[in-house]
Amino acid sequence: QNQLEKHNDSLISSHQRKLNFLKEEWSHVDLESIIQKLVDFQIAIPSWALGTGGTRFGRFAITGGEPRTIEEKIEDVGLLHALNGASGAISLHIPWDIPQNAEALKSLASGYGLTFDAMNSNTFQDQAGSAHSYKFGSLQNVNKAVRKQAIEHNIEVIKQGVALGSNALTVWLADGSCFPGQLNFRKAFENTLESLQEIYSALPEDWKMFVEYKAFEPNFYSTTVGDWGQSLLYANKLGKKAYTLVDLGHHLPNANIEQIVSLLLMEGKLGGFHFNDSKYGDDDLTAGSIKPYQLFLIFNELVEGMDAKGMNHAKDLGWMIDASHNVKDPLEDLLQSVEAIMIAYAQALLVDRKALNAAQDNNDVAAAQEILQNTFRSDLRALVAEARLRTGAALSPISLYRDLDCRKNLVNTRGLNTIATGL
Ligand code: AOS
Ligand code: ZN
Ligand code: ZN
Repeated sequence: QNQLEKHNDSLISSHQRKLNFLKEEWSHVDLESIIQKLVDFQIAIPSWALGTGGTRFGRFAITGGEPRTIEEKIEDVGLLHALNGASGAISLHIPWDIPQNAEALKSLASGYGLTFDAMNSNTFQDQAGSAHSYKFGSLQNVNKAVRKQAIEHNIEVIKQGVALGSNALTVWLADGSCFPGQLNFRKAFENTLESLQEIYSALPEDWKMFVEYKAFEPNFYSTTVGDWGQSLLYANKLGKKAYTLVDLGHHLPNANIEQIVSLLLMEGKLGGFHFNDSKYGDDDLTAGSIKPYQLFLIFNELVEGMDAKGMNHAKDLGWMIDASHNVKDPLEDLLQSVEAIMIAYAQALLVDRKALNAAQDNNDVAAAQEILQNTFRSDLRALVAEARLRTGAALSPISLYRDLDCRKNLVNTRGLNTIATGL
């Protein structure tokens, strides 16, 4: 706390200068309400992103000090949240995480100001000791006993989530096929739907189910929840507690994700996000690191669509990161992702909606582009920093993380050769 205050003191005058400039530039806008929205906005950290990631070609665990237990993962997210004031939740992945004492975990988390976001089930790997293999799919499997095992796992994840105070289940299925002819698409869909229905019926009243789609990988010919249309089909058939989850890396190249977002919102079926960025496929790179304009355009649709429906930006959708990488300190990378998401959100909040609507109604294409790019090209980092300051967090989270030698301290307490569970 002491060091955080010293850090903020050292940066405050330069911060004030930048903020005052923004206040002048945007004097026609209610910046106070925008800062408050930024303060309220929280992005969940995935438990599997806290360790160094890898690829199928290898894993270089050079960072050290990785969290070895669920408690240490909560500590890491607590550290992020103390630094940026915007990472107030953790998303668990079962059985990579094994929550044994829910009450103790809840109180540990709440000590850091954290809640438990969506629970993630895992039927894409075989677990030691399980009776059936998911080699040919889980909820879609031609063998009912395999489907039953996967359904029971999901119901178990819901139960664990209830004990932790979570209120959503994310189902991502690796199910699909690798070669033409391998699968009867219709039967695979019907089996998956029937299985999801059983899981759905185990959801508590106030819970949501997020059906995540993905175009390919690990199956390379077909995926049974392959795109937003298929996810929406399932969600519509399941009922009002089921929604589509958009992972930014799960589309075929050049998909117009912002349009997908707009239409899902229109249908009341957008559940939430897995934020990341990608150049080629499901690259799981730092949010905003490759296509920041796309991230802004997505937030532009979100703000427009949520406001049109009177939705609460902070509460009505699930905001989660799903990233993993093998060349950065995972905690620094997550700070960068959160920052990029907050900047895109701030830019979207500042779009002159009235002027944009007028430009659209007049088919004034150039004006519409000017309006969007005016905020995209404005440096709004001081607004996001001001929101951080107001939550009691750091003006420059990464600098403070480095100044405090956080990684070295983690290595000292946890050791150099620790491996976090996960991918
Ligand atoms: C997989 O590609 C998906 O993004 C899922 O969300 C998955 O559960 C997560 O990435 C952890 O592997
Ligand atoms: Zn994902
Ligand atoms: Zn993914």
